[in-house]
Amino acid sequence: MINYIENEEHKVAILEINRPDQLNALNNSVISAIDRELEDIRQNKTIRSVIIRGVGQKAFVAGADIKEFQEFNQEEARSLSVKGKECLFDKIANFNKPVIACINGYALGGGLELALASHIRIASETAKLGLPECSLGIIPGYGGTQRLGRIIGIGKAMEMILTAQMISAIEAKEIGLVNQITDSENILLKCLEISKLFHRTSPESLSAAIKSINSCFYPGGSAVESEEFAKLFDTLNFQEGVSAFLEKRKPNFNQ
Ligand code: CO8
Repeated sequence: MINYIENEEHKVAILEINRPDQLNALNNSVISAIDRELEDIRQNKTIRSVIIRGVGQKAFVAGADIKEFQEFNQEEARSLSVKGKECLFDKIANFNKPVIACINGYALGGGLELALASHIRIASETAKLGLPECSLGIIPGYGGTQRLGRIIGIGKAMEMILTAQMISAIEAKEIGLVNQITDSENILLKCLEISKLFHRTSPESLSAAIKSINSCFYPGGSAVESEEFAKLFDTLNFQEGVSAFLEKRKPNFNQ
C-alpha cells in the first residue's frame, strides 16, 4: 500500500502511496501504514525530512476512498474523521521534521487535505487541486475547512470548497496554495533539492519552528514562540550555530 524509501544523501524519507489503479485514494490501510512509518521516522536521527508522493503520473491522492466510507453511518464517519486526523493529518502538521507534499497529479479531497497538513507543497505543472466534497454531499473532514483558509485566506477557501471546483497548478501557485511548480519529470528532484536545505539547520530549531508557526492562529501562540525560543538555548546546536557564526565557519550540527 505504501513504499518507504530512504535517501541517505538527502537524509530524507520518501513515503509513496502505492494504489495507482485507485488514484492513490486513502483507505484505512494506507493511513495506518503511513502512521507507522511516521512513528519510526520521528525517532530516526539520520532522517531530516519527509517527502510524500503518489505512485504513477496521474495522482498524488484523489481523496479519501469513497468506496470505503460509502455505507458509513454518523458514528463511523465521525470516527473516520477523528482517527484520520490523529494518525495522519494532525500528525503530519505537528511533525518534528519538515514534510514536503510532492503533488504529482490530482490532489483532491483528502489528498489536498494531506498536502495542506504538510509544511511545504510542490506541484507538477499538470497537477489539479480541489476540495470536491460538497459535490459528494459531505464537507472536507480531514482538516480542509480549517487549514485551507489559513493558507489562502477565507475568501478563496470559501470559493474553492463551496463551488467544489478543481484549480490548476498555476492558479494554486498564484493564490499561495502551493509553494512552487515544476515540470512532472523533475518534481521529485525539486523536492530532494529542498530537503537538502534542511541540512544547514538545527533539527531542534525546525521542530520548534513548526510548533511555533502552527500556534500562530491560536490564543497563546506568542507564548508558545517565547517558550520554544527559550528551550533552544539549552541545546548544543544553539552553541554550535552561534560559535560557527562567530568563528566564520559553517556549523556542524548534531543530527
Ligand atoms: N475513492 C475511491 N476510488 C477512487 C477515488 C476516490 N476518491 N478517486 C478515483 N478512484 C478510482 C475510480 O473509482 C476508478 O476505479 P475503478 O477503475 O475501479 O472504477 C479509478 O480510481 C480511476 O478513476 P477514474 O476512472 O474516475 O479516472 P478519471 O481519469 O476518469 O477521473 C478523477 C479522475 C477526476 C480524479 C476522478 O477519479 C474523481 O473525480 N475521483 C474522485 C475525486 C473526489 O471526489 N475526491 C474526494 C473524495 S471524498 C474525500 O476525500 C473526503 C475527505 C474527508 C473525509 C473525512 C473522513 C470522514
